[in-house]
Amino acid sequence: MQRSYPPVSIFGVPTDIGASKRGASMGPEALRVAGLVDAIAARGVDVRDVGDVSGPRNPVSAPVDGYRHLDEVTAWNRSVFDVSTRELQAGRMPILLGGDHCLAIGSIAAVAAHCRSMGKQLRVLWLDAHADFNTHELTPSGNIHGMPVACLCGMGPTVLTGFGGITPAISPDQVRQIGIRSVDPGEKRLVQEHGLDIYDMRYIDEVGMRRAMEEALEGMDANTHLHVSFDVDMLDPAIAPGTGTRVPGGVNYREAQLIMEMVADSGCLGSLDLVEINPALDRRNATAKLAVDLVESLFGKSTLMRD
Ligand code: HAR
Ligand code: MN
Ligand code: MN
Ligand code: MN
Repeated sequence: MQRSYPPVSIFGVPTDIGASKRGASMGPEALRVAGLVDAIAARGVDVRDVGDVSGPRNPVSAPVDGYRHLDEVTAWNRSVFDVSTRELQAGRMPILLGGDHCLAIGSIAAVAAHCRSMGKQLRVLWLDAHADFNTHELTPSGNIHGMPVACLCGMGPTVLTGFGGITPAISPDQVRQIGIRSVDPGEKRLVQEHGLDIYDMRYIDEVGMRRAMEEALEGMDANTHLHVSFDVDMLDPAIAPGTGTRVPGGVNYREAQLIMEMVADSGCLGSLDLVEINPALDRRNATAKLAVDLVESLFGKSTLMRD
């Protein structure tokens, strides 16, 4: 099926401010070097690289009141929110090249505000090994890349929950998480309390990726904007070693392709984050290359004649 996509704007956010391991700041260049722009263009999509946003350097400091680098995380997310909003208002699909996953606070807050103004339904597909649902009381690390989903659902510092003017930006029932296999004890309680819809690795093992994805995409229609937030640590570390918080037992190559193919088939893709690629830990840019391969499927490339 030949699908048509809106024009795409890619922007880099070169920071590792929400993590404690350094190196995700090199993710945007790794994705460009792996050929991301040409790969999307080859799908017949109008794609433009609008460059990198800038922000404060990483001070590499200890957490304060359960948050590491809160001021800097706020500044980076403000820029992400602004660029995402600008591109959405121009009728373009924003693709964020991270950077660590704290940046999804800004990108998804922008998408949520845009959907409200357009009268669209928002669905967030969170692809990750982690639930990223920590708060400053629960976090074992103080790393804000472990908190973006909680912040978006209104649980976080006011500087991070107020982008877009409405708090919370989203509600837990708009989120579907795939690939989860590492949730901290306090975080687990919070996830259960809020009824977060999690398709963890055990569920995927038991029912298969096809059914998990059918359930995750259920209820979407032509009026749905689907935001995909892709933390590459969802993938098994054997195929995606270039990331800061590797967890064994992840999604394999074919399962990952199926996720992307089913999103493409939905016709609802509206925005994307590609985060947590850490070239300092990678093997010859393998993780960025795999991400590009998966993005091709997201834009409708399939093995046989279906495209
Ligand atoms: N749950 C752990 C913490 O809060 C690690 C989660 C952060 N790692 C990520 N995000 N890559 O998905 O510290
Ligand atoms: Mn994450
Ligand atoms: Mn993760
Ligand atoms: Mn508190």
